Amino acid sequence: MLPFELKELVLGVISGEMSAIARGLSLVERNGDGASVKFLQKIYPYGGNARIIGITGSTGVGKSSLIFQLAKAVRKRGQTVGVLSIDPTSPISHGSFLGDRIRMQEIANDEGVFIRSVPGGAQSLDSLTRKIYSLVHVMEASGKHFIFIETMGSGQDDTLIAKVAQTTVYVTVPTLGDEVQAMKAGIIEMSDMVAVNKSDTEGTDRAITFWKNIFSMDVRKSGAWKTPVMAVNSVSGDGAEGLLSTIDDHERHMKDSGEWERRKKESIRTEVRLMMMERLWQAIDSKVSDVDLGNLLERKADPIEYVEKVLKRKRR
Ligand SMILES: Nc1nc2c(ncn2[C@@H]2O[C@H](COP(=O)(O)OP(=O)(O)OP(=O)(O)O)[C@@H](O)[C@H]2O)c(=O)[nH]1
Ligand SMILES: [Mg+2]
Repeated sequence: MLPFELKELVLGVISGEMSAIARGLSLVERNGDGASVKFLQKIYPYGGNARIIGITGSTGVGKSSLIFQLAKAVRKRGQTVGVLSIDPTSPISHGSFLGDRIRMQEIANDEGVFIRSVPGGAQSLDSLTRKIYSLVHVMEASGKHFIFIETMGSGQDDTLIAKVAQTTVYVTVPTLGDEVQAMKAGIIEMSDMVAVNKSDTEGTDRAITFWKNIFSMDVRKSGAWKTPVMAVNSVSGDGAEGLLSTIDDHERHMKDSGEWERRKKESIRTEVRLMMMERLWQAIDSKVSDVDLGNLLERKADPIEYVEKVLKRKRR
């Protein structure tokens, strides 16, 4: 990419042009080439002001539908929205955000909403998370007020991806199977609030009570945030505005308690750590030569001795 093209792209992104945002996101999705690195460096100073919200939960609970309702609520306030929907591209998926034509039509022509589906399937969790950070930087630079990140909902994945967000909403439905699954996966630690979606279906009250009980047993330091549990209906939109104002309450609470700063630092630390790991892996790979591996294969050297040698060579 030529320097003037890069400059033009950066200008396009920071002035919120849809086509520039789309090109910028595609550029960073390619990950790691010279142009994408330069671009990321140029836009980075324009970020840091968006509210980044993780929306997580099992397949089919209605995460995409809920994001759509939250996006509408944000737009009503006159603010803008970016959506990153991590598509697991697995056969069990009930369809991605982009798949729902009816929902899409309603916001497709809205300049204040930008939606990007991110394939998650074949990548390692580290590289996926790294990529999400980069995509968020683009969205932030474009001036979006809210960025919603929809994640796959398999526990461990979400706890790493949750580091990107300031607030994580756990979405569930009134069925016990999902609740038991969530408890195993450490969801409780990372959830800042619970949305019991499909409140038009049976068992909602019971599910609300169940989740409230779970979180009332949560031992955190006094004065800490009490995880709210709310009923939502992502078809009618009931409860979405309430959820959005609870997201605001959470921000206020975090700012008052110092948690906001702590999370922001932890998020940046995680990004830096992932980047360093990537660089170190590359460095390690280039150190490990086939010749030396031959020695190992013939048992003329052992792995411990080998590692020592390689590390010593690096220090010289
Ligand atoms: N009855 C009812 N159906 C809902 C509600 N919210 C979502 N649905 C339906 O549930 C199905 C799945 O919704 P999605 O929003 O695609 O769910 P998701 O969690 O994003 O799904 P994946 O991305 O595949 O994990 C769709 O058919 C929605 O129309 C709700 O509040 N009530
Ligand atoms: Mg979805």
